[in-house]
Amino acid sequence: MDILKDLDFRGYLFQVTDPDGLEARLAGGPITLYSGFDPTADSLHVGNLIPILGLRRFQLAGHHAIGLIGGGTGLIGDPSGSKEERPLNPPELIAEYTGRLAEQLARFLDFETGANPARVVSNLGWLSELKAIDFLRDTGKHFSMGYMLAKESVASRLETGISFTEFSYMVIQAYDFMELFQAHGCELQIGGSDQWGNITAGIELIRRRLGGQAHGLTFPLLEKADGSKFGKTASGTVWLDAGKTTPYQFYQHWINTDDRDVVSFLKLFTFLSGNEIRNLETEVTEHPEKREAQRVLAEEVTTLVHDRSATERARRISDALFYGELRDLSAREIEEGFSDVPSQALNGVSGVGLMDLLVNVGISSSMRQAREDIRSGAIYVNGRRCADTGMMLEPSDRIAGRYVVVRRGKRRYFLVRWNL
Ligand code: 383
Repeated sequence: MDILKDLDFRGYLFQVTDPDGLEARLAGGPITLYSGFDPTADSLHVGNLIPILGLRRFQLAGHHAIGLIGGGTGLIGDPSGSKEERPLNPPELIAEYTGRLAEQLARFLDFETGANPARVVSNLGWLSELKAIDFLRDTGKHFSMGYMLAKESVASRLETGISFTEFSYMVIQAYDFMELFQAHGCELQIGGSDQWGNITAGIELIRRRLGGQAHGLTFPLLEKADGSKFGKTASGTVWLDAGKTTPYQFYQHWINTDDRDVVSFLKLFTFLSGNEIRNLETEVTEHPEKREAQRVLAEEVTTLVHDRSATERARRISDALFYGELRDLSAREIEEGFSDVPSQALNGVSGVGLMDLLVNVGISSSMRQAREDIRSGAIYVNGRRCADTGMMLEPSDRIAGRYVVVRRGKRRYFLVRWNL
């Protein structure tokens, strides 16, 4: 497979340092490449997915992929794309994040394949060995102030302020590239377009110190058709860790993709073939109301990041909510589907009146309000409208033996959970 052609079709190519040179190099056989991820949080997020999948696409095409976690650079703070100085996290915390990110990243790469097994490394090993005086003499000499000040990551911060620490970041990342070039013959670095300055600094250092030739390739930063930021929802960042963004929330994020974005997202975030994607594109044009392309996108990416069973749960939860039939959901599906709604724990094995329940868990402000809410048809129990003010909720009405889901109006959900 021609990897550059595939990346081009999928919208992965933003800038390439020397397109003809890279093409010629790739024609010559497998290349070793890397992409880096700084441990600024305890999980990667969907904004990191394009470079992660980029590494995987290269690996599938027979190349040697290295995923780097910035155990060392995370101690410094990359000014790229950041309007202000980053807070310095304690080293122990960064070490913990480094471990978690390495594990997450490993899930996307193949370590077993005989011909081109992947590698995950942290740069703390070699960066912590650096001696200030040697570093300034051997590496610092290759960077002029003019060159560094002209980089977007620095230029954009000169007014608002940038410390020497963050100012130096590009040289440290450049050092990484040189280290990987020497240790593993790594000739290509990939990353988002915010990384262009850091990547080219590395190529420069490899050329000047080693007389070697390396390449850089960046991906476009995603812009959504409606102008909102990719990877953020009303409730914040969409994380890859199931403990931070449940697979159901993750699935929802992709299901909600705008018709105008869905085809480009299928190309970027799935491994579906060009033909499969073109068929879905026809679906979007001819039957947009079916949202078939969004469903396939959500299923593919959820399975990629989580697994089939997570996707299956997410689909069952979505269907249950859509058809207003929650009773067949499992305890796990209920917890997952309603993880971000207000909830209340109750004790007791006997039935409870709906009006009492509405008041007790704070859905209605008074008995009078509860009666009004029920009569006006605003109250749904386990997905079904309930207009009977005398309704009793028996233990047998509890889903999976212990849950009742109450909805007030269009989308205000409450979860009532009986203690076991
Ligand atoms: C550190 C050491 C290296 C090479 C790269 C790095 C990390 C890099 C960085 N990247 C971002 C991050 O970690 O800060 N300095 O949050 C993001 N990446 C990728 C991609 C992206 C970038 O992890 O554009 C989005 O995900 O490059 O913002 O030797």
